[in-house]
Amino acid sequence: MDPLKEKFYQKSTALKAELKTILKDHGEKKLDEVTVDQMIGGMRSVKSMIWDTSSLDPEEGIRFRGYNIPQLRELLPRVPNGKEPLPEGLFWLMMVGEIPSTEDVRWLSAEWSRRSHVAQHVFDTLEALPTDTHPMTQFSIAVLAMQADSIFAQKYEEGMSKNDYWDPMYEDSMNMIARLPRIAAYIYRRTFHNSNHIAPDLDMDWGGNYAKMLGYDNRDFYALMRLYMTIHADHEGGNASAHTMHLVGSTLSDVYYSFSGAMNALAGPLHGLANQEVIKWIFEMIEELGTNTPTKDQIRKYINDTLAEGKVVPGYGHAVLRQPDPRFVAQKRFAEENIKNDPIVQIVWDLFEIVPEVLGALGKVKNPWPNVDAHSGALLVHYGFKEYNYYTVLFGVSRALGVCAGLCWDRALGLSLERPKSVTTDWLKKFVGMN
Ligand code: CMX
Repeated sequence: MDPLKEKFYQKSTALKAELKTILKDHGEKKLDEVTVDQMIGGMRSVKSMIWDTSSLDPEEGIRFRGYNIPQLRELLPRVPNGKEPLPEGLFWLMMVGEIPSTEDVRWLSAEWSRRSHVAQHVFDTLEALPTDTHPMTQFSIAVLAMQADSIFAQKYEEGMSKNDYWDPMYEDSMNMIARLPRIAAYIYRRTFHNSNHIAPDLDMDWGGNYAKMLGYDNRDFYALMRLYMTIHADHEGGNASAHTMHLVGSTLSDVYYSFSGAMNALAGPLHGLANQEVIKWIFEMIEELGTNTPTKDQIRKYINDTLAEGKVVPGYGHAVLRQPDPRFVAQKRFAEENIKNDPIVQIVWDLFEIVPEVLGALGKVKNPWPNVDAHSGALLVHYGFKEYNYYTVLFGVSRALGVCAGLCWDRALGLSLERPKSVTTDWLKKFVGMN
């Protein structure tokens, strides 16, 4: 057994036993109540699932296994002389709850390189699609095309004990994560660079190799990708992509079916697609105003015009957070350290000054602060990566780390098929006493 798998097996076996005791001794205990508001309003904050890889506090933001983003930047291994954490380290942490050593992370980079071969039929499937197919659609289809390789599906068909589900789930997850950068880079190069593909560099780390295959041969861009792949990986279990992964996986669908579903959720403009919407909105502002150095008054007017048209300000607001997103702050810090005098970055910072005040004045927006998507596009554009309708694929590649770790835990703990209760509006009317 490989070292990560061995550790995962030990830890998950112990937790599974504890969970069994909790269920036996406390199964009847109430842990939440649901209001009508929550039921109609998208189940906000209803405590209804287990997700150990990360946890989201409304004020403080995300913690991965207890560590916040600045701590991860200090503690997770990096490339020699690198300043940003390696996403491999975060995956290790999410899987087993321990900060890995540099040696552990080197092993994982090499292991993912070893598993990274993508079957030709996956590329052939992509080639059957028009090149103007949205990159997220291509991504989701390519993930499904890999389903034929699912070890979990094969073992299930052969007949497998419940106690063994975690093992092929681990193998499928490791294989899929290893292959995603190659597939995602292929989609980018076929869509925007005339299918002028760049061969993988199997000696590189996972995020660096992805950056290289995208075609950006720049050390700062590699560092940005390592940071990007780390901070987008997980945001506890209730967000739409993670919850989709958990729900689809709960039917014992394998990792490919589950992750393709998760990516279809991420592709919505209220979720991951917001990162393309932000930069599109900023580009439209620049075009409308005829300048890339707008005054604060011009920006304020543009925000108000957007709201007057009944649209949301992309990149602002959050279903859980009530403070600036630490993932936004981490990207701002990256820009302050690495980027000087960039007009689009400046616009993002001006928006940070103005939007919260404008949204706050509406009196209905629960969180007027920026989320993760408010900054990422400006950083990418700075390095020449302007094809914004690809941006959600970057988010998706990163998100695989968290949701795959989550799914491995789901199967190891033997979590159940999800099946909440729905009610009809007639039931609701009777319940509230309406005729
Ligand atoms: N601009 C304008 N209005 C906003 C707003 C924004 N950025 N954020 C919230 N509102 C509005 C809502 O549309 C809602 O209006 P109505 O009552 O008229 O329907 C009201 O404020 C209350 O909403 P809320 O409780 O504050 O926010 P929700 O939990 O319902 O929604 C979110 C959260 C993210 C969907 C919302 O803030 C939004 O649409 N933001 C813009 C899109 C975005 O950036 N999404 C990315 C989120 C991060 C991610 O998941 O990737």
